[in-house]
Amino acid sequence: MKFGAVLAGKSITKENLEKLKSLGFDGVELFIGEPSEQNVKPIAETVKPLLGDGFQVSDIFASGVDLVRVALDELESVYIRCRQAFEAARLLETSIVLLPVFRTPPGVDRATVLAKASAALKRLDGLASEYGVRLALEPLNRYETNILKTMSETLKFLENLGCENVKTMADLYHMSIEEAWIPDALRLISGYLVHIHVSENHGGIPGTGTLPYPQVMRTLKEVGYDGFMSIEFHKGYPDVMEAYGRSLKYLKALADVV
Ligand SMILES: [Mn+2]
Repeated sequence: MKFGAVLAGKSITKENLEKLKSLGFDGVELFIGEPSEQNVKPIAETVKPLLGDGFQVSDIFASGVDLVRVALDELESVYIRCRQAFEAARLLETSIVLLPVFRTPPGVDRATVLAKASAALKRLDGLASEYGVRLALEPLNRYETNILKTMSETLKFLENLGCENVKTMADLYHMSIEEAWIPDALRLISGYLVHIHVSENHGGIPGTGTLPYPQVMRTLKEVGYDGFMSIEFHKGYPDVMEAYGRSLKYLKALADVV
């Protein structure tokens, strides 16, 4: 198990990256904004000198690279934006690009988005292969999406899709709203699972709420999950680095005993 934390936009600084390293994180997850070369180049200049010595970029999220946009935008512009995101992933030395599943726009139904998304993803699969990257669908909760909310729906979509480079990730905060028992859902999706977001049922520091972390950790060990657990809060902290540090301490201690 590897542990990471999210840095987004302007918080991607040398100081914050050094802080994550010194806290003992194995990596960083980057929300890079626009995947344009102009935006990505300075990020890469900041991040790359800090990589190595057991510290890596776990994955990236780029604006405009999400399931609804992939499904409904003009294929050519989807292709251009995804190529930019894959270039960014290559530059930042990661092989995972997130693909969150936002809500359908007004007047468009779920089935239409899923059908169009399937067609687009089948065309993007080859491009992903060229770049050696995998797209990781991120199911959300009912207040943020009406497309893919549970791991069982996501599994069905991925099995029908059959794309080698389209996988999924699990966000325990969203799952705490949608799943009956998170460990069972993780076991169900384990064959497709390439990344995990952790926080709590209230969006904060792992171990301070009701999520069944001991059972989650045990299940992940049992299924042989070897990706990242990346801390992504769904609430604010005055000192986010301190909160990341406390989260890491809890998760590492737990991983040692389960
Ligand atoms: Mn998430």
